[in-house]
Amino acid sequence: MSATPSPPDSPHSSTSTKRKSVRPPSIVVETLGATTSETKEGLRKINNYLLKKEIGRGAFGTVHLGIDENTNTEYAIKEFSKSRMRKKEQMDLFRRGGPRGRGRVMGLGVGRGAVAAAAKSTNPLDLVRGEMAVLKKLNHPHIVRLFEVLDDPSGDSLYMVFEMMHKGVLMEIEVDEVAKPYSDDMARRYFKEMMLGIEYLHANDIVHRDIKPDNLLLSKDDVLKIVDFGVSEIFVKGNDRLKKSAGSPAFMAPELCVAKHGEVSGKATDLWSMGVTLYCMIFGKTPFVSGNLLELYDMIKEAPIEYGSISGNLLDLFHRILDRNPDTRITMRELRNHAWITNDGTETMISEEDNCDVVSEVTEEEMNNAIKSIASIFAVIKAVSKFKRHSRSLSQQSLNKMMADVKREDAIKDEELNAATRNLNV
Ligand code: 3AM
Repeated sequence: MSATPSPPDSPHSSTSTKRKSVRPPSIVVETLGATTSETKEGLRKINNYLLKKEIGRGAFGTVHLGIDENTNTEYAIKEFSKSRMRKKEQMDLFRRGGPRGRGRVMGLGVGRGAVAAAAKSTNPLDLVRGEMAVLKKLNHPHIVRLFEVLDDPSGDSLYMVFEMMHKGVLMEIEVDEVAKPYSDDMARRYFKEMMLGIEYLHANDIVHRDIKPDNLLLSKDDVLKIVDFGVSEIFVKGNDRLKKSAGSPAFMAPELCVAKHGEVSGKATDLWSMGVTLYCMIFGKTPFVSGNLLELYDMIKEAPIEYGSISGNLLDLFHRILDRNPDTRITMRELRNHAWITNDGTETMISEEDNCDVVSEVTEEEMNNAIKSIASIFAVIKAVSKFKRHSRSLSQQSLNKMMADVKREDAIKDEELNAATRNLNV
């Protein structure tokens, strides 16, 4: 049986409220020995999760609506094919010049080293190490939460259990159709929520690299959250230079639309993609449309952009954010104070400081606090000693054992509890 993650936080929009500034990092349960079964109705079950129906498909595989039968909580469960991912990993490795090739240093191992490690590793969870490493590091109201990763060793599937975003994508953008645009006020609200999420990512040294409406989902309560960290990169602290191009072409910054573009600022490229996303919200389409990739790149680099009749503030914002020169393009800090964002000074936003409390590794103390809230002092003692051994993440076995310990040891008398607490402090 797998440990049950706590249900998603009740979503809240943080664009106008001040939040407590200490956020613990996420704890992601890693379940290596999951079992798959089938219900009488022919539905698939992975441990305690019932896969009710398919809700989408991505390049990697399928997204299911899953229900945790212990809590009746709904989750979005991404299913990956291990064999397909292994093949892709081998290809990437080959393309990048073999396992000995030297890559950029990336804090949490989402770079070439991680690809090489994943290709050699026998631990299937290494296949999603990149996305997991990014998501584990984060805890923010506008970033989708990852709760558990499960592997059934007898099958080809690997599952990632995400917070369910009931209202789906912010908007569907098609090449040959114009979607219903948002009003200025709604676009401002969602744009500000996206800003807070991206500002938090950047403060944590992460460039998203694939910002577009498809990767902005809405919760039951209409809170926008950012998803899909498949191509995101953690850059070296204080240096946000990106070398390789990624992301959906229509949202790509002009400085990335050139062969051998060298290093460019990742933060500035995310800002450009935010600008194209805002354009979609206001006009229902991207500013550059072409079925031919090279032509699309040329348009991004030099075609004039049509703005129709919009307010002066919004026009000014578009000119500043869709500035083809990344050095003069608006920065996140400048964006916060732009007249369209503040609605001529009438709307406030949570401060940058409160929005960006940086969470790094799961420290012993953070693990201690996270566990305290779900268990007794004995669980803390157990967890601390286990944490010292496992260091980064809780394995399924240790979590199960810990919970069993909690139940057994809850019955122990006060003196023993005090003695154990003293031990912990030694
Ligand atoms: O196939 P469509 O575009 O309808 O919205 C995402 C996309 O839907 C959905 O899965 C599809 C492939 O990415 N999706 C991804 N994560 C989700 C989540 N956390 C999600 N839907 C709800 N909650």
